[in-house]
Amino acid sequence: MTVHRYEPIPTAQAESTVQTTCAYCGVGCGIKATVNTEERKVLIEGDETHPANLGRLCSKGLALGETLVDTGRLLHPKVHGEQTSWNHALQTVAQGFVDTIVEHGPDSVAFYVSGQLLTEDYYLANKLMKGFIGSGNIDTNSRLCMSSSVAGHKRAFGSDTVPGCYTDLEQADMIVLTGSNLAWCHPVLFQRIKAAKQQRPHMKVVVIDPRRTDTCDIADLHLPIHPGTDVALFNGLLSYLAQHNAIDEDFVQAHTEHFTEALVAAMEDAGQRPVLAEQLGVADYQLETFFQWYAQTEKTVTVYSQGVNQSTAGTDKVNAIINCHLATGRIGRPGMGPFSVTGQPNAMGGREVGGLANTLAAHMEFDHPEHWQLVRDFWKADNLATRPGLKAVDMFDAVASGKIKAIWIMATNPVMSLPNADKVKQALKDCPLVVVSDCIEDTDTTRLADVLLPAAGWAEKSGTVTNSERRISRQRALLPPLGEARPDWWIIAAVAKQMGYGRAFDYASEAEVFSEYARLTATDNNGTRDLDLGHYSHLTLNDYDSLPPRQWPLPTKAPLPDGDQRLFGDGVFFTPSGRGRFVSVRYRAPATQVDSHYPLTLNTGRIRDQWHSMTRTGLASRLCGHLPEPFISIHPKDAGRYQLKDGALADVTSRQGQARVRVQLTDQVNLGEVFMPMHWNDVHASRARVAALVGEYVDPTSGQPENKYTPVQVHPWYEQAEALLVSRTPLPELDADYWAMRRVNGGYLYRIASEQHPADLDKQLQSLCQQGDQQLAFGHPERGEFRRAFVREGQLYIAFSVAKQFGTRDFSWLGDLLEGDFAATAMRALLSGKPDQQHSQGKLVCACKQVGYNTLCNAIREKGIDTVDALSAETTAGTGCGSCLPELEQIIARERAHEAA
Ligand SMILES: Nc1nc2c(c(=O)[nH]1)N[C@H]1C(S)=C(S)[C@@H](COP(=O)(O)OP(=O)(O)OC[C@H]3O[C@@H](n4cnc5c(=O)[nH]c(N)nc54)[C@H](O)[C@@H]3O)O[C@H]1N2
Ligand SMILES: Nc1nc2c(c(=O)[nH]1)N[C@H]1C(S)=C(S)[C@@H](COP(=O)(O)OP(=O)(O)OC[C@H]3O[C@@H](n4cnc5c(=O)[nH]c(N)nc54)[C@H](O)[C@@H]3O)O[C@H]1N2
Ligand code: SF4
Ligand SMILES: [Mo]
Repeated sequence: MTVHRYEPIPTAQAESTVQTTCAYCGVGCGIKATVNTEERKVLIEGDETHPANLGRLCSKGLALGETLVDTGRLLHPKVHGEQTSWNHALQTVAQGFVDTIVEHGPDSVAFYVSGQLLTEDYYLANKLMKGFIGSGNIDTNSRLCMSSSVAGHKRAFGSDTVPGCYTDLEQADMIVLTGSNLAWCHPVLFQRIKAAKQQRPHMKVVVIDPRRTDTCDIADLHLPIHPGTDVALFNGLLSYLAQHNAIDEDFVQAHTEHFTEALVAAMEDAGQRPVLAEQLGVADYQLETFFQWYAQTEKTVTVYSQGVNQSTAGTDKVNAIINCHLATGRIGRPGMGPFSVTGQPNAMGGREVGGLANTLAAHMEFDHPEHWQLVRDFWKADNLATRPGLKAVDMFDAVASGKIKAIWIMATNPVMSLPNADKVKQALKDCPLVVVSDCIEDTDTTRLADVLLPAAGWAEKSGTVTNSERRISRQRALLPPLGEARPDWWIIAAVAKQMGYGRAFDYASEAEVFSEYARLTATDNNGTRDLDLGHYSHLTLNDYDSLPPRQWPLPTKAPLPDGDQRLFGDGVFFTPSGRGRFVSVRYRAPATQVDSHYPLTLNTGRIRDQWHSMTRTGLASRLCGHLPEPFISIHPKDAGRYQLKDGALADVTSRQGQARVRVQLTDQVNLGEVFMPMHWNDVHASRARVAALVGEYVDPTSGQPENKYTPVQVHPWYEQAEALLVSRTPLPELDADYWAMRRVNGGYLYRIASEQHPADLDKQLQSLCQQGDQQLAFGHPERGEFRRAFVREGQLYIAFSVAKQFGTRDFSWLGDLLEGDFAATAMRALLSGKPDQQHSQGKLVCACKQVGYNTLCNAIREKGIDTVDALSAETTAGTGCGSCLPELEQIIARERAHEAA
């Protein structure tokens, strides 16, 4: 039997400062972390020397220090719920996979991985599946995220290349943001654009998004197009460019192919402009303005993200955008280019190593047999997969149908993020072997695992990530892993060894893994593939440790670059002809349509302070106050039509599933369209997994699901009683018709609603009282009001208030009940039933400086403030990461409007 030893990686010395990279989005900000190893405390600051952020960080990055706690961490391996040794767990996984493969063949097993793995982890997972198990069945959550961009890039460029860099965003004269809520999802890029625009006020920003998001704060023009119509819009643009002499004929002639076909398709598709404007749902003069600006502005960057990718026409949307850049020769030069911004911290690294089921490895492809030989020889793999595996949605279909009998899920939570998520849940329940590697013990997916493997978390791992501009940065370990957690690359290598592939997986460190990967990218490359990390082929441990953030390509033959790197500036592409390819695309409607049963279209996405399933951001109380509960945004007129009230609860139903969430009225969404955040899951709410509503319709080329367009119905749901409850520890299984939980200082705050009468809900919650607890009780039973506090071991442990309804009243002060300056006052307020107005600063607006809505309104009224700068100076709101500045602007406008009225 192999014994798997773990040599802990060196971490920071006591009280030292380490340069590392943020755990969250694809901006890839550099962080300066000052580590106090003894207390396991880390002070987080932006790294001024990192080219991605030059010192800036957003609310999520700044709160990373608060997420390094042991709360909820998975500390030990478990098999069928029982804690066990690493050796036993690894043996169980390896044996389970080997037995399944022997009996049912290599395609009966699968890995489902994530853009939140490091490049070293990802490379080994891919090598094990495609090189040694011999199946293509490794896919990743990037399928739900970037795969349409990947497919679009390959069609146009012959390679999955993002040509530009972040400085283009500052050098551009126009930035088109389409399908991107940059202000909330890539906040540091948003701040960089905002600052550049302040310096160069002629810079124009156009936002194309059915919703009026905070990103519109810097927009000169917002086109609130009908969802899914982007192809028609960009086809209209291409036709306009041709009709207005704005094509770069020389570039098109010398460096591209298939222009005429694409233009004919675009002209037929787009038709006359006024008709097109109507199809898109925007005013004709707005469309004309956009087209004119684009035609006139050479330095234009088009930034796009999930509003483009997550669509059954996602790949066509990408090519419609790229077509316009190729037609104008605006690519690969300063201040111009199509720019797909990546979501996850290492979405790009995953694409590089080949973690998608339809690529082989290191930007080498299944449809190039010469690549098979190269990879086979390099890995010394006699069992190389030579055909693509199943893409995410098909992969889980195969789990559901029993074709896949063993699956290993790493660093992703498919039960909350894959479409038709209830089906995914059932599929995993029925699957004979489910292995999950995660840092957190209780997630929607870990609940279904046969084997749980504790992974080291962000602060405990060492490796590399690649950001949206192809910049490879080091993530450095700050703290030793908690419990028995291990880095993912180590876990994968250990399973591979246990399966008998010891020779190919014998690494002393992650640095060795990285150098091997770099050598693979450089092997027989000679400029034939975009991805070449030749310079990193023989890194020493020291070189690796001190690796500065650098953009690829890094071929050995060229000197190491200093400064920005772009591709395609020379007009040479990686297609067989070396020319950029126009792709003929035509508008296609989304896969399913509304009808009288499901009359509204559901759009889903992100909010400012939360990251996906909240396993980490949900630990920082300061990130939980801005939008504290799962919600559905709906236009006031639609709300009137469906009897929905602001702040009340509603049932949202689609052809796939159901959710119960709070109603938020806003004219930021169009009539007929609703929006729900993707973050809430079964750990944080009773039934708010939005992915359970979404259908399994995917883009025919990329396989990316249509997450932005699902027909739904919304009905009011009426509770008989409500409760607000704070507790020092999470409640055990809570059986209530509605509940949502969030972190507050010192504990958890629950909002509960029930079809029971208040007295019955009170009785149910009383059962949380344990023997020995001291109980304080107040209330007016005749009015249906009950208030109780349980004191355990000398401190307030649980307190709740039950009433018929709390409505839209402000409860943020309850967050002070367990800890904080106002604990005693808040307690009195809770028990007396009188909200503590004095200390209540209202709904949290600024997460960094913890400033609430009431505080802001008071300052505006009392000091007559009418600019954001003055409001920031008075209250400190907006002086942290700056992500709330658009909201401050909106609050000032609202207060001014109130005054005027
Ligand atoms: N705060 C925060 N930031 C994050 C994340 C997070 O969880 N939280 N996640 C990261 C990840 S993995 C990703 S992929 C990125 C995603 O970043 P984004 O893509 O910016 O975020 P989303 O909210 O998914 O969707 C973007 C916008 O697309 C719009 N949209 C919907 N349909 C259409 C359409 O048909 N056409 C157009 N043009 N627009 C449409 C939506 O209204 C939405 O505002 O964010 C990253 N950053
Ligand atoms: N309806 C709808 N669905 C969507 C989207 C949408 O917009 N709408 N967006 C899609 C997109 S773009 C994305 S990227 C996905 C994201 O969806 P997921 O990837 O499913 O969501 P996360 O919560 O990020 O899951 C990451 C998990 O990895 C764990 N983890 C963190 N670090 C590590 C580590 O180092 N090692 C290991 N082993 N585990 C770790 C975390 O605790 C967490 O449980 O959701 C997709 N689904
Ligand atoms: S923008 Fe925010 S979440 Fe993204 S990398 Fe930078 S600090 Fe992290
Ligand atoms: Mo993503």
